[in-house]
Amino acid sequence: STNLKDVLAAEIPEQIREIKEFRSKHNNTVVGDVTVDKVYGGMRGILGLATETSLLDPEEGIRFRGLSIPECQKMLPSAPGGAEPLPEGLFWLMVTGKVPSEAQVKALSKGQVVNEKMFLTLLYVYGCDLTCWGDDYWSNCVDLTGFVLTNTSIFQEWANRADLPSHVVTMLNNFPANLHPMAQFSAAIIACNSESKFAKAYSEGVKKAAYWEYTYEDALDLIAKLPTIAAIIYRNLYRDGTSVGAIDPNKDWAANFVSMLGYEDPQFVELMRLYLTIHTDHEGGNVSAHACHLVASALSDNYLSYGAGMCGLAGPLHGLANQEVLVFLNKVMNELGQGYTLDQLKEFVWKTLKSGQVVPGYGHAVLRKTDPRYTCQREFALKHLPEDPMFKLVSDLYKVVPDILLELGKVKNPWPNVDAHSGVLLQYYNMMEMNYYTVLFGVSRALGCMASTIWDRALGLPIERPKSITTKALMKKVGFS
Ligand code: AMX
Repeated sequence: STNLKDVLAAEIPEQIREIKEFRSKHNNTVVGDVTVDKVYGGMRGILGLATETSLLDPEEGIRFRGLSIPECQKMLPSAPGGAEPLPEGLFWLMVTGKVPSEAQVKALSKGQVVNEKMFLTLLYVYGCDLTCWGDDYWSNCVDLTGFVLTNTSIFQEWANRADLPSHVVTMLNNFPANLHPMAQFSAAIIACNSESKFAKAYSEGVKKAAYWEYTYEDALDLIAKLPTIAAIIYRNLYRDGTSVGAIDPNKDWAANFVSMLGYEDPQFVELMRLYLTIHTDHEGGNVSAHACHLVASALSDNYLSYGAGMCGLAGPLHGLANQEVLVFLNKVMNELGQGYTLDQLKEFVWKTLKSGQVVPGYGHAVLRKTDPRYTCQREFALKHLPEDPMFKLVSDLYKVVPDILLELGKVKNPWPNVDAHSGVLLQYYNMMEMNYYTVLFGVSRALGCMASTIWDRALGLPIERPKSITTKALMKKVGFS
């Protein structure tokens, strides 16, 4: 089937059965320990969450349902004429655990017929001739009757769920220009709660076994609406409030987003397909994913929980780091100019550290090697912008920063993370507004968080409530006096 919801519905019972059997045998098996250091150390290394969509290996980096980034680049469908994976394909993979076909990905971007009887009735009403369509029956149906279908809400997927409620548009248009784009983004997402199908169904007493179905609908609605929200913020702040235009159901999610932002360059569309794919998910414990999961565990709907996740992404140690990196790179360029030497770079990095600041774009809570999300952006740059001076600076920093951070002694991972590279690529395609970069990250992260939230509901996970302790009680517990 090309209907994601049907494919998912078929997966859920087997997954529930498997976990039930596993837990019946191993519920009391010990899988980790908690030291005093971990209690004070941001719970680093405590195994305490089941997240199905991706797994982070400290040495190798992220794997989405078992596939590394290079494998995703090879195996996930790309757009016609393009080379980078479509984010829709990764969403399908994260939700179902299976690599989608091109038809499945297309159906997710564009929509598909979900009610065959209604569809055939419409064809009849609109006088379409079925006989001439041959083997490619369904895709021709979709093309020829696109107008009918999009205007009767038979299409169910991303291109047709993107409209915002008018109160959200009004709210966005009334925000002052000095409100950070991430604050605008989080607030607008939360305000879409008025549209939640889950909240409505819950208030009407829906059974627990059906929670996931409404959560699924909210997840797809939210993913579809994010580019519209993000583009309105961009246009209001940086393009005099010009209109974002209409969604084109023949374009994929990233291509529509880019054109709503007001860009045309097909290479920039390719970059955004890659960007929106690699920022989706980084297992469950990072601040944005965990905040979303935590809030969703109270049965708050997807808009409330994802809004919470975005408030976390807005922090400088998490998603805001890509903005911080650009500020840092510009400082280097302003102070040293393009003719810097590596020794001058080293000196600049030491000066940053000695003034008590971190080197943005370097380090990670879990990773212990160069982030493969950095590497694939570097490969993109080598292919498309090898002579760009800012790319050269990023490459030169890669030569000097790790050794300096190692010399500092305390940094557990001296290697670059995803944020060390993305800003330079965006600037190359003339997206200069670095305050905005985290919003792009936020559009992408929804794919991972929403796939996980659907599974949280399907598996009926409980409200999250880890135990905390006072220092006095902890001292007593370990016999410290
Ligand atoms: N520059 C300078 N010092 C750093 C550093 C860096 N890039 N990375 C870590 N350190 C320091 C920490 O501040 C800490 O110092 P302290 O003991 O004096 O407080 C010490 O090294 C040990 O930290 P750690 O265990 O290696 O890292 P962590 O798990 O506590 O934090 C992270 C991880 C990402 C917050 C940290 O590496 C950092 O601040 N990096 C710079 C900001 C950044 O790039 N964030 C983006 C991360 C990816 C993302 O979420 N988007």
